[in-house]
Formats: sequence, C-alpha cells, structure tokens
Amino acid sequence: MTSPEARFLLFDPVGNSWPGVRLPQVAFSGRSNVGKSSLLNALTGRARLARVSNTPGRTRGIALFEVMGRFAFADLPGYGFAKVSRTEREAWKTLVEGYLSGCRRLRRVYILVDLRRGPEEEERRLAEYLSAHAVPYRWVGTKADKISSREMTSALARFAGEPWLDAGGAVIGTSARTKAGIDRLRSDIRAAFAP
Ligand SMILES: Nc1nc2c(ncn2[C@@H]2O[C@H](COP(=O)(O)OP(=O)(O)OP(=O)(O)O)[C@@H](O)[C@H]2O)c(=O)[nH]1
Ligand SMILES: [Mg+2]
Repeated sequence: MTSPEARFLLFDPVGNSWPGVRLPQVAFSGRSNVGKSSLLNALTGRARLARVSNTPGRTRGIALFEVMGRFAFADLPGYGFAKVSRTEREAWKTLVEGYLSGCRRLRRVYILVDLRRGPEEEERRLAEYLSAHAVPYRWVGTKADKISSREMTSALARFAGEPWLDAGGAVIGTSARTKAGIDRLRSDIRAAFAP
C-alpha cells in the first residue's frame, strides 16, 4: 500500500456516532502520548490528518478516518494520563469499551507501546479485554528513532511472553519520524481487511 487516500470522517466524544460508520475498521490504541495520531498520519502520508498533541491526554474522543473510500481507521483516546478525574476515567472506559466490544466492523486493534517503556499493566489489561471479546490485536512499538538498533533488540525482547492472538504475530517496530516499519504495518493492515 502506498500512501492511501484518507479523509477525516468524524470525532465522537460520547459514543453515539461511530455506530453509523459502515466501513470495516482497524483501531489504534495506546497510552496518551505514545504516538497514535502521529502513526495514523505516517500511515496515510498526511501530516495533519489526525491531530498530534504536545499535551498528553488531549484526545478525548474516538476519531474516525475513511481510507481509500473502503476502510476506516479509528484513533482511540489515550489512557494512562495521571491527571484525570475519576469521572473522566469512567467516561473513557465507557466510550472505549463500548466501541471495542460493540463495533461489529472492527477487524483488528493495534496496541501501541513506546519501545522505551515496553508493555505495562494497562496494555496487558487491554490485550486481555480484547481476547475476552474475540477481537484480534497486534502489538506495535512506537518511536523507534529514539533508540539505537542495539536497544531495539532488548526493547523487542520485552514483548516476549506477552499474550498473542494471531499465531506468528510479531511486534511491529515503527517510527512516525523516520517512517521505519510503516510499510510493514501497512501490509499488516491490508491483511486485516482481506476478505
Ligand atoms: N521521535 C518521535 N516522536 C514521536 C513519534 N511519534 C510521535 N511522536 C511525538 O510524541 C508526541 C505525542 O504524539 P501523538 O501522536 O500526539 O500521540 P497520541 O498517542 O496521539 O497522544 P494522545 O492523543 O494525547 O493520546 C508528539 O510530540 C509527537 O511529535 C515518533 O515516531 N518519533
Ligand atoms: Mg492523539
């Protein structure tokens, strides 16, 4: 897939408009600031498609983008931001779980993990939640440009023993900055939409 044609569809802060989208979808989830929006921009080759923030915890709703007129990408709101109230956390949970468990057109979820951090409790919980709801998922490492190739080996090793759904799956290391791994991720996404 070369840079696919993409356009903004909708931003849904409460969970009442995503059900109207009839396209098959893949979603991008991960802690706040992990690089979800940047990755979407890199995948679509459009620098300002999804909003990239310098303030963690800014994206408060589900953003949907139409790709090649046939699919949709969902930019899910980030988690793990310390300074949110309990009410906000509950709202996040209701919105995200409603989408993950309720979207019949969702083909796969990419769990984004900063390669410098590796998967933590929240990521494991998300993987378990997806398994329980029979939603396929894959791990994607972000910000590969921030680490050396030697550090990359140990970063990838941190995923060993994490739960997998797809046999033969592997962490896809990416960088929105250098575009490393972007083509590989595109192929993986294309496979998710294969009939
Ligand atoms: N060096 C480097 N920085 C990146 C990369 N991807 C994202 N960033 C930076 O990380 C910060 C957060 O990126 P976003 O794409 O907004 O992250 P997000 O996961 O969408 O964040 P929220 O929407 O707040 O949950 C920004 O300052 C980006 O420029 C990358 O591959 N390399
Ligand atoms: Mg974002």
